[in-house]
Amino acid sequence: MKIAIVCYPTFGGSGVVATELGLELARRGHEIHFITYSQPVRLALLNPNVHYHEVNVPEYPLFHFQPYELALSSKLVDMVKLYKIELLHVHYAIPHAYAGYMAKQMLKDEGINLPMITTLHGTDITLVGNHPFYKTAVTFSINKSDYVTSVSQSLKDDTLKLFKIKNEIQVIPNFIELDKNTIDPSISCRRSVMATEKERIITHISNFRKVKRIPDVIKVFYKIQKHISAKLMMVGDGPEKEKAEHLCQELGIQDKVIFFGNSNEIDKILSYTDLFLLPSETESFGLAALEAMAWGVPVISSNSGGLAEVNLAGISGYLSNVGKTKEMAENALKILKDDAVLAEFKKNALSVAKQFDIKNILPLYEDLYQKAINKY
Ligand code: GMT
Repeated sequence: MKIAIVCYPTFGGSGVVATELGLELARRGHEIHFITYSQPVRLALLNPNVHYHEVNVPEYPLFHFQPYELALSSKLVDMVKLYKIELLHVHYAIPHAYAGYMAKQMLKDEGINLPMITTLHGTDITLVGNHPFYKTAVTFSINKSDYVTSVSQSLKDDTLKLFKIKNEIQVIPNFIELDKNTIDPSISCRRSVMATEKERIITHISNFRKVKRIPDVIKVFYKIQKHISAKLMMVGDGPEKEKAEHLCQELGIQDKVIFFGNSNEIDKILSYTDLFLLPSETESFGLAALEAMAWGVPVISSNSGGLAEVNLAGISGYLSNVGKTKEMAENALKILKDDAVLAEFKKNALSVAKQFDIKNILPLYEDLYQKAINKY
């Protein structure tokens, strides 16, 4: 199949899912066209089936806001015609489903029917899309998609609660590529950069937005390190990072916390990690938690959104109500204090992650693509 994928090219979340999906589809012989404003961070262009088309938005002083949707929909039409693309898969409804619908209409005018699948990822529904200023257009573009998928049952339920959706929503969970999780033993000494042998390594990875409750990550760690030797790895960047650095200083734990910023070495960090913290206010899925579990890392998370579908309580970790940092720290200690308990949770985390192996999830997308292409 010839498939166009529209996504955000940034670190984390929907962009990573879209990129990994496209790359795996390309490995299976499909022709994949990424259409976005810069090259997705995890995209390696060495595969002959992978194309990348950049959407350029020329600056014009009259515009207070540059019209990205316009440029995206034009690019989509041009690329669909040039490469004879058969299907459009947009990740994150805003504004991709809207631009995709415009492209569909323009193509229809020329006698081309382009099926469009929209995958909802979370904040496009729960935070941004639900805003009254966007809601009408978001509802419209979801309803005008040929097929709609959501990354968890919880997100599907939220979408149906918050929007008047006429379309069926199919849950296709996020996935992980387990095969690539091997670490070269020659680099194993690098653990010493992060912690001593006696110290447990605790990690948080996110875009450091308010929704991630970064102060809770620090508070949980603060309580943990009072009882056991530990270090906290803070990976990622965003608006809450500086505040977090100040909080660590106030609490006197700055020497026990490493702020990495955005990193391309996430796999390496996770391979040494003993526990992952994700106390988010809301999380439609929690891909970062799954990525940690795929490295055999147990997770202490909130129980919001779809997290309970990924982090199984008492098996791969524990879940608490949002903001319950004391309980989160107690649960973390239950796992970390005892080597045998930690080993058991690590084993379980990996086996839960295996259920989300890309090999199990990708055929669900392929079936849907075929159905969408056959629709016209
Ligand atoms: O987590 C973020 O803020 C980024 C956001 C995104 O779309 O890039 O993540 C959302 O999509 C991810 C991939 O499907 C999910 O794993 C995250 O849970 C979801 N984030 C939220 O719902 C807050």
